[in-house]
Amino acid sequence: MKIYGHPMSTCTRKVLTVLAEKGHEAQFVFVDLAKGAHKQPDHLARHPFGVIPVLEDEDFTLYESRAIIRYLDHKLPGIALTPTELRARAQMDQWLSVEQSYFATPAVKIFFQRVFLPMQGKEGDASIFEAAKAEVVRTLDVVEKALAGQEYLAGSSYSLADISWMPYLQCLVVSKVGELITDRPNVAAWWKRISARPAWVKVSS
Ligand SMILES: N[C@@H](CCC(=O)N[C@@H](CS)C(=O)NCC(=O)O)C(=O)O
Repeated sequence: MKIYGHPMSTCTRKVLTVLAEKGHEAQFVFVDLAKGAHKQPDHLARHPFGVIPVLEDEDFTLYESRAIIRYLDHKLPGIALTPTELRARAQMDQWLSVEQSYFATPAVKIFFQRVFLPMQGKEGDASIFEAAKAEVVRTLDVVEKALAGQEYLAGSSYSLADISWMPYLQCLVVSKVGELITDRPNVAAWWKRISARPAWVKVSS
């Protein structure tokens, strides 16, 4: 298998975390975003939207990180990251969707405003930052309630849903708004639990 991605990309990290959880080595193909490699014809042939990651498994090509992690979980042996019980599986799907709809975008906006733009010598826009922060607050308040009395998003077992949230939670930490996590006891305990997993430590360090 080949993964086309970038080690710092949130979507790539989800995929690499699933591979690490499964103990599976795939060939990593570095896509140089800074040089625009993802907009070149060879990459557009793999991913018509010109982003990363992309999985190649022999003659099969798959893009979209959430589709890739589901495929890898079903295909590879090792720890099962999708609950078998119907309602737990439905909850996993719900939280994957919540992450995509109400969390990933504002968390990445915070990262851009607080880390990426300053790194390039540019100033962030305070109103974009505040609007994104308000959205993250609203979402994490919902997560805080949902995690009362349960260890993981899908209930008692660690799943693809937890993995899909981790890169965006980390965006908050590196953007120095980690208090959005630590001020919420259930979210804080969950983040501590999932971010200590060796697979995530390997991928994120
Ligand atoms: N929905 C896509 C999003 C992919 C995406 O936005 N990837 C980012 C990196 S995390 C990217 O390639 N950005 C470069 C760009 O937008 O030009 C997925 O989950 O795979």
